[in-house]
Amino acid sequence: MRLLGVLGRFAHPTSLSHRRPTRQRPPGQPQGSGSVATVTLSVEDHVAAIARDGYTIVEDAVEPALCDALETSLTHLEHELDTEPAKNSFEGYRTLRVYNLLARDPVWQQVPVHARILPIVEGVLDRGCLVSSLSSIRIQPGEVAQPLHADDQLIPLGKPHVPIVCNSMWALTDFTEANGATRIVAGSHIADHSPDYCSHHSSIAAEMPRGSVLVWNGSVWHGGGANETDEDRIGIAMNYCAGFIRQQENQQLGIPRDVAATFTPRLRELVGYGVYNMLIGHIDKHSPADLLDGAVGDLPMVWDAV
Ligand SMILES: O=C(O)CCC(=O)C(=O)O
Repeated sequence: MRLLGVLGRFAHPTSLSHRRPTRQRPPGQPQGSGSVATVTLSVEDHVAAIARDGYTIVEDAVEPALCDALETSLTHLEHELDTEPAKNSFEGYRTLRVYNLLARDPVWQQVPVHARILPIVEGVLDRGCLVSSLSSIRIQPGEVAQPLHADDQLIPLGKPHVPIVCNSMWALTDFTEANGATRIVAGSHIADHSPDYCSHHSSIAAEMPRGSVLVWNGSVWHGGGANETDEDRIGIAMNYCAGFIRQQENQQLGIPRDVAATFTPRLRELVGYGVYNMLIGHIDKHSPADLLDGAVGDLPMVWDAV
């Protein structure tokens, strides 16, 4: 029960769900403490909440029209790709997943750069962060809870460590405890280990309305919930990593180069056509972005600055 000791240092609710239905709670105001002040949390507030609790929820972050467009695209892709559940305990037995979404439809290009979410991720990692993966997770009725895990647990570094992964879950349907809202072990990002596979821990359901986004430190223990309703829970897993580690989905090879060439400069950087700290990722002292334009840029290298 090492984690209980760790978690005991935080004033976290151990109730079954995290409900912030209409207004956002300021950082430090615990759930169940009476009235909730009406505030709009700043980027700094969200970054501080992630540092403290391991996660935050940005309510009403995504415009309804964008939610509609993503849902339409996803439904089309699932039919086109004949998507079936993967049928393993991690990806689920009644869960549809579509990976590599940036390669599939231009509408997904709006997700990694979203103005309400990317600044928070940059605050947790830094501006050199990368898209690690972009995939959909449609949890269908009857799905059981996914085993709790940490998204950085395959990276062999001692824990706790500085954030190297920062992930987000976009709610394209309401997320409720009953339909499989992501379950979170609040505060677990500072544990000195990752959870054993299939072990049980007290967790809360990150309930949020459609258009909201859950953002978490990749060390937080979490997992998809069980869907006990008769409707799908649709989430978009928009995952980022530090610019100095390997992306989970290989973005430079997985996205055709002519598709990446249509991306905005910021999205190009985010998928890996850039150089971290003036060094990591260069090709013969040039940015890989030169490959997209067929032009030779004048990237200053760290060696030029010493
Ligand atoms: O679907 C969810 O809510 C979480 C899924 C997840 O954590 C994963 O597949 O890595």
